[in-house]
Amino acid sequence: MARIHDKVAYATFYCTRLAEECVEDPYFDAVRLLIYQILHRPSTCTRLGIPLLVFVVPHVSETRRDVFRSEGAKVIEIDYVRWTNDWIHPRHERWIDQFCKLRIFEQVSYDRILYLDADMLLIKSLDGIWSEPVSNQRCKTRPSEGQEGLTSLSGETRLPDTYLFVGVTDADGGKQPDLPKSMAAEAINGGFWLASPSLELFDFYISLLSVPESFDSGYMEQGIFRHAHRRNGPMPWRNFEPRKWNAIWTTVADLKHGTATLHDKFWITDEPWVEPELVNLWNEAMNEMLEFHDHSKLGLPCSVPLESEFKNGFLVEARSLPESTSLECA
Ligand SMILES: [Mn+2]
Repeated sequence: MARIHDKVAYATFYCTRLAEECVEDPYFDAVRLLIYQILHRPSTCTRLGIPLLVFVVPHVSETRRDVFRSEGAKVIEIDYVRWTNDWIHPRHERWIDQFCKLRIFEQVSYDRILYLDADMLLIKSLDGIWSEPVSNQRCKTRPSEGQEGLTSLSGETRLPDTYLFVGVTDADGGKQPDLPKSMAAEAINGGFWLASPSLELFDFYISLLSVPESFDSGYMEQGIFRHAHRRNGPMPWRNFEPRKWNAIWTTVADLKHGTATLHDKFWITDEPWVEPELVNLWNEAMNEMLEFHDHSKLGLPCSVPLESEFKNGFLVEARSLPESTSLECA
């Protein structure tokens, strides 16, 4: 059953380290597009008035934060997660700040947060995800004594009594990567997950940084999730129905399947796996977003929602508000 009184939020994370402020950054554009898709775009935006949090690290400029704010997001600065352990090696240099994402678990004023990477094309609204049974069932942490595979590593902190962590695998999608099936089914993707913030869980994740080789450090926070929420561990993860809410390694087949969000860097068009039809959809959305914001600067009203959405009784209030009063479509 859906809980209607809890405080929920969509969230993303922005951390690009730019050589100069004027440098163009596809991730910055992608965050803007995500804001547009979640808060404004009639075909995909929230009808429940759910906020979108954009978490930024200290080096993100005030100018860029202002852009996110002016387009409707709530910007929250989170601190770096520093480590001195020499066994931790991010696989790519641009992943160096990825542990900061774990700080989303410190946001305990929210009951549940749906985290999405910025490289996400929305096909429909995500509001239905909050009432999925799996999104509403806190799990009991399993006792870690006397059971195979559950022994704690020394240095790990105490686990919370209950937790909520629901995700998708790194292989959901029309074009699965070349991974052994057993492995693929267990590989949490760090780019799309719904969880309950918890300081105990955050402390636990961070404690793993002090336990040499406890997780695959090349994958940063994703490696931590995979270890902390392994199926035979004390806090196994649960997954959304494959390709219902999200697909990675995405293809036109996922679009036809009705998947709500397609996860890929659609601005990298020279990779063999990127399908032009999806790139076109991404570019279309991007152009629509730019147009929407130009119009809103001129004080024009929100773009007009689809007829069916009026019939459902949504958006009527937002429609009548001038753009300067409310940037949100719900
Ligand atoms: Mn991603």
